[in-house]
Amino acid sequence: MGIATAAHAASVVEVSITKFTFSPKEITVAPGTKVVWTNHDETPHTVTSKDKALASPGMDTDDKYEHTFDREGDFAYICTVHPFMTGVVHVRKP
Ligand SMILES: [Cu+2]
Repeated sequence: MGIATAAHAASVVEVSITKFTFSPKEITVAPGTKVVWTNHDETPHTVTSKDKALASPGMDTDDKYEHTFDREGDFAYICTVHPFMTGVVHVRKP
């Protein structure tokens, strides 16, 4: 591990699940960012990536799922109930 840099504030980015859509569908965040998904639909959804880095349970209305992205990369995910629902998190150093 490297030396922690001063004033490194962890940030939070919100993704809304609304009308069978991840919104925003595509985001770019810095390593260490926490992403929080909230299901605003009446229908259950999941946040699931192929590599299982993202593996939410079935989310009911107003349920939240969060994940902190520690490493750079492109993390594509879907809702397993509705695989046409897709999103991606790009993690990049600023
Ligand atoms: Cu869904």
